[in-house]
Amino acid sequence: MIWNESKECMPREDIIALQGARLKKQVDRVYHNVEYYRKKMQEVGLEPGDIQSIEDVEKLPFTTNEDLAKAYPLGLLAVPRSEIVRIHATSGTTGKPKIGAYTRRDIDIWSEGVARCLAMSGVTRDDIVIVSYGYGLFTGGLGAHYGAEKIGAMVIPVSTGNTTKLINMLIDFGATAIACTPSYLLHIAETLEKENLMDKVKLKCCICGAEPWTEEMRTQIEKRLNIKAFDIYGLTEMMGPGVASDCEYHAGLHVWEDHFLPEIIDPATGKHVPEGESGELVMTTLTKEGLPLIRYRTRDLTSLKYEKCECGRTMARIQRFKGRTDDMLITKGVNVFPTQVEAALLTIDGTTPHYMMIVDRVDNQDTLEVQLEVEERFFSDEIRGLEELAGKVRGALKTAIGLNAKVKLVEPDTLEHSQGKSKHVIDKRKLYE
Ligand code: DLL
Repeated sequence: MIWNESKECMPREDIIALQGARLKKQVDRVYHNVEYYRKKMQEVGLEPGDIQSIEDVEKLPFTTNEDLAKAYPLGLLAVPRSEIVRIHATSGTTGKPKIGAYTRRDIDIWSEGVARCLAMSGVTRDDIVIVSYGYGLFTGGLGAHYGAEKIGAMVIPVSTGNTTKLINMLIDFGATAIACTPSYLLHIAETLEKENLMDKVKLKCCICGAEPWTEEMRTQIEKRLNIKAFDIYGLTEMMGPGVASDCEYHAGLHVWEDHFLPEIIDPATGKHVPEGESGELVMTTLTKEGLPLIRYRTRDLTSLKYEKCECGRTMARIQRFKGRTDDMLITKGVNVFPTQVEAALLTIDGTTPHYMMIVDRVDNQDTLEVQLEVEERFFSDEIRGLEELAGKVRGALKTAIGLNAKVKLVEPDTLEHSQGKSKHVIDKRKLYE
């Protein structure tokens, strides 16, 4: 089903013209309403009139994660604070959360984006949709919720954290669609199998995202639950879920190009790569009012395809993600930067900056182990307290990243100390291909 045919199947020249007009307007708005952007543009001698079409986008400076941290919390607002009706947030590289700030219209456009994605997965007003992304500061829960309501489906806002309750709701209400992370859905499938409840499930599709997943995971989900599995992409900075998703041909994620202008750059040079080649995804919000972002460097590595899809949609498609340019990892659906872990560890007396985070997936559940070198004295006969120290480390990690990690304290010089850029993550899940 196509939710908004006139937009989703627009001829490419119309998309380009619309994007050009919206880019021009957006650049003019941020120049006049956001001192931060005005200064950045002035530094490179740019005026709003220099941007006339999407060809001119390369003239504009990038916006980075660091820019967001400097402007934290609301330094990049392009409207008066009183126009903002909602805030969301996610972890950032520098310890400052990244903020999504929405006007009423931004929420409407966001819901439309998610509604298009859900419709692409076959969801209609007759469906019963369980939303099992986290509700709260994370965009997944409320984002999926508003999109499903826009379609007119019946939403069950289960959120995360209670699989038994979820399974009861799933069965009692005969839910036909579920929105949650792919790893959580596999865990749900496993629980249903163990409890012999699979034949009571009426699901026909899932809308999974918020973390990278492989084709093998899609196949497993489809087979075990006998449903169709769809991929949905998004990030807090752009709005949340619903920036792009895949159709029944699974040939890339259709980006809502009437609202976002995607580019692929070489992360080292900042220049566009030839069409079809991989690089860092950069996006400009074309219609966002509250916190518009110009040429935001997402740090996600991928490529774009512009050919019309077999489904009839004409908007660019994000191809398989190849990784990130930074060391952010997503475990149990939570974005974690090693810098956050490091800062938490170093607040504890007796620790050292030598640590390693080991992420794995056992029975479709993410596991996180933090190995940490601590001072020699904890291993001598006189000083005990290794257990106590481990407890403190676990507590500090829980506070900093909200996750329970297994902690292994080791003697100095046990872990590999790299000579160059230190490596703090071993990800055994191999989610990027
Ligand atoms: O994860 C928004 C979202 C919620 C998307 C629910 C889909 C479903 P953030 O927490 O800001 O936002 O994390 C954004 O997660 O830059 C990617 O690295 C990664 N990511 C999100 N969706 C996908 C996906 C939400 N489908 C970061 N495939 C992004 C691969 C994904 N990576």
